[in-house]
Amino acid sequence: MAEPKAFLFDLDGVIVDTAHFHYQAWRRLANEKLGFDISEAFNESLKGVSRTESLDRILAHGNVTLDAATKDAYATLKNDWYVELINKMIPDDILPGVTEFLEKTRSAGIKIGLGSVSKNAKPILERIGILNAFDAIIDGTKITKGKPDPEVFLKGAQELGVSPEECVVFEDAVAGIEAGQRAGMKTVGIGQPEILTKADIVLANLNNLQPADLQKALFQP
Ligand code: B16
Ligand code: MG
Repeated sequence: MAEPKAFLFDLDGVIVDTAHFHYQAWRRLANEKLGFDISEAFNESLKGVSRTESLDRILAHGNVTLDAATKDAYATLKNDWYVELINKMIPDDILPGVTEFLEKTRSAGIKIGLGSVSKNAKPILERIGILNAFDAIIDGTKITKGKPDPEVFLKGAQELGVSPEECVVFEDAVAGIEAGQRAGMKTVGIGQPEILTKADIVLANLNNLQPADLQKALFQP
């Protein structure tokens, strides 16, 4: 029977709720420097998207054009504000059920990878005390294309020494589900089924989940 050999986790929105911090920092930039506001619904379209691409989408949304040097400066400013927020994170900020599910995954002999577009992924995992839970970490420093490109997850499978069809991707973003599917992997959406319509299955969170449940739901004919 086919079985999963690796689970690949997105960071923002799956392990921790940093999507909210990204939103706060981008919103502050839009309000203080760009002269318009961005809604939480618009922020949904920035999830899983790289820092520079996020800024481009925000500028297009507000019909603002900037030169390259100003864009660089604003991306850095947003990141400084974002880092201020994540520096206050503690292990209690890990989302419900994550620590237990990572332990159960390890006990089941399934490899664990991180697939995040964020360049801040490692410092976040360190702050919340779960860096060592991962067999491979693919983050924004190792990839050239953001989600929905499959690069981040394909690199994860490669580093873990498994084939894509043996992987399950856990994602809260539409772009991340698409990236997992384009990588040829099974996908578990974390969030709302109305938003993550393309995911193989959608769960509210990882609470009380067993690796064997996923084998049944995703790998049995
Ligand atoms: P940074 P993920 C993504 O992380 C976020 O969802 C996205 O909102 C953010 O712009 C991107 O990381 C880059 O993050 O500015 O920290 O490098 O969802 O792929 O874990
Ligand atoms: Mg995410």
